[in-house]
Amino acid sequence: MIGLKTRVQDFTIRLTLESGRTVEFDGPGDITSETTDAIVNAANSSLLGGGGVDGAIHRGGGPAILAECRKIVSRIGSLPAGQAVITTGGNLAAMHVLHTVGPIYRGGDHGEAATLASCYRECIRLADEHALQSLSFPAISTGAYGYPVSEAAPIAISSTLDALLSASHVARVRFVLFDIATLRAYARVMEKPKNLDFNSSYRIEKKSS
Ligand code: AR6
Repeated sequence: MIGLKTRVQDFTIRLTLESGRTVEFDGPGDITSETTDAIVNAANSSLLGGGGVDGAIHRGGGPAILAECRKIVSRIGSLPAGQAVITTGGNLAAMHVLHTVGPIYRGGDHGEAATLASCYRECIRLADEHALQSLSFPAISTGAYGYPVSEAAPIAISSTLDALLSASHVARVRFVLFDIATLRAYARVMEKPKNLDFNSSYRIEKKSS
C-alpha cells in the first residue's frame, strides 16, 4: 500500500481558477482508486448500498462505511435527494466518503437540474466544513437514475465552480469519469466553457497525449 497516497494523479483537462483552485476531468477511471481526501458516492436515500458507484465504494471500503451509514439512518431516517452526509472511507485510500443522492430523471421538468446542482454544492460545502482540501466526484445520477450525461455535465461543472468560489479549504476537485462516453460529454462542455453559467476568470490546460 505504500506509495498509494503519493501517487501522482493524472488529468485529461484541468481548469484553474484565479485563486489557484483546480478542477480536473479524468477518465476512464474508477473513483474507488482516488487518493483525494474524500470521494463522493452516488447513493440512494436508504444509504444502505446499491449498484454502480455505490456498490463499488462499499465493496472497496468495507463494513466500516455501512456501519456509519446505519448510524446516520438511525438519526435522520433517510437522506433526501440533493443533500449530503460524510462517513469514513474505511479501507479506501480516500479518508472520507461523502454520500449524496441525485435526482431520478423524469424528463427534466421535475426540478432535476436544481436537485443535481444541490448535490455538488452540498458535497463541497460539507467537505469544506470538515476542512478537506480535495475531493472526487462521479457523474451523479447518470447511471441507474437515468440523467442524460449531456444535460448533467454542464450542471455538474457550473455548480462545482460556483461552490468552489466560496470554499475556504477545498482547493482541488476531480471529476472521475467511468467510461469514454461520459468523459467526452464533460470534454464537450469544456470545449465551449463560455456556455457555462460561470463568470469568473480561469485558464484551461489539456494533457497533450
Ligand atoms: N467509478 C466512477 N464512476 C462509476 C463507477 C466507479 N467505480 N461505477 C459506475 N460509475 P450510478 P446514479 C459511473 O448508477 O445514476 C445505485 O444503485 C456510472 O457509469 O452509480 O446516481 C445507488 O444505490 C455513471 O456514469 O449512480 C442508487 O440506487 C455514474 O457513475 C442508484 O444507483 C453514476 O451511476 C444511483 O444512481
